[in-house]
Amino acid sequence: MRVFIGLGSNLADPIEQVLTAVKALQLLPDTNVIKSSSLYASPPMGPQDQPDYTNAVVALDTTLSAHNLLDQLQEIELQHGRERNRHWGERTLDLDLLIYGDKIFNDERLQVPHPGMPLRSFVLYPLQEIAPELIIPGMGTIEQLCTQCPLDGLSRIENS
Ligand code: ROI
Repeated sequence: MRVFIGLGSNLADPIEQVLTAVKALQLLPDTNVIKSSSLYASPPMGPQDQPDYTNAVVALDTTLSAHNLLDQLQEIELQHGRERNRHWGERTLDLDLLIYGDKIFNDERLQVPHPGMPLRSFVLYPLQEIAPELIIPGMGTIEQLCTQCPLDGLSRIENS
């Protein structure tokens, strides 16, 4: 299954957090990393008294189930010192399962495609960079979604 993961960090050397998270994804069982976007800098969505984020999106091919993959992503978050903190607050590493093939999940643990995507420039534009022809189940084309979502201060980090 072709899967897209959103990565975000705004604590403890965010660029390094995102780069080492990509390496951790490369080590997942039954999974190949197909493509990684550039790194992007973005102002926080949520409380404004927190640092800017580093964001990226990665494409994987995996035979892991969506729920098994979610377990693995949460394990990587914990290895990066992720702690539960205030709602929409700062975090060392966030790994979001954005898209799992053409499947739709709406259960206690998994909402896929990620319902926040249409409003999140820091997800949509990195996703468009690596999958410009993507059609997102129930949401439309990545091109339409980007057209409808302002950049909100998002910028690509050079040489990433
Ligand atoms: N804001 C930005 N810019 N990038 C994120 O990755 C991000 N992640 C979050 C919240 C707190 C919603 N804000 C964010 O989880």
